[in-house]
Amino acid sequence: MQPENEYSYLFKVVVVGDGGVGKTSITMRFSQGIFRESYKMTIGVDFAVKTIEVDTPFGRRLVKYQVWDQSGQERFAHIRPLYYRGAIGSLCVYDVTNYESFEHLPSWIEEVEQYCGDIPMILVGNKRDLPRSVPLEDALEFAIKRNLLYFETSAKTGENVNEVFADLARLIILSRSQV
Ligand code: G3D
Ligand code: MG
Repeated sequence: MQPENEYSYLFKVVVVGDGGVGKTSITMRFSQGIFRESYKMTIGVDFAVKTIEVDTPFGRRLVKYQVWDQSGQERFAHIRPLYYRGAIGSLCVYDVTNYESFEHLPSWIEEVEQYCGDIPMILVGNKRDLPRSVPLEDALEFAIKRNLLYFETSAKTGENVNEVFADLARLIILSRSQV
């Protein structure tokens, strides 16, 4: 049974960040609720699909997500436009155990802006279950400077993964309701 005011959205979102930060793991954890130690086969230009319910200021909404998980292949220039085309939200992921992946965030943000313009984005520090090498203060300072929501996740334990996608959906819905 569904509430009367329920309405479905279809949201294409992209997950970007350095290789190894956990983009595929987050996508799989969200869409299938599983974590595997090895995802050697990254899914090319495929995407994962998942429908969730989100509470918004306008009531509960059904959101069908198409999550495009960037693989090495998509780094090739000719595939990039296809990857980004039509995306209306993004997760910019780094690995809290890998400072370099944190330092590369600005170039990922720039790439998203270049292809998608100013779309809602959430900053994600993944591998929260491991000892960190990026201080929380550095991450928060960066997030505040860029005016981005910040979450720390573990694709391994599942911590905060669903929350990130629920908040991203809310951001997208809110940004589209402001004319
Ligand atoms: P990518 O898609 O961004 O390239 P992957 O990253 O999802 O392929 O993950 C890279 C490696 O990090 C994988 O290990 C994966 O199991 C591991 N990983 C991803 N997320 C987490 C996490 O939250 N916690 C921990 N502990 N490990 C994580 P392998 O060994 O397959 O390279
Ligand atoms: Mg991958």
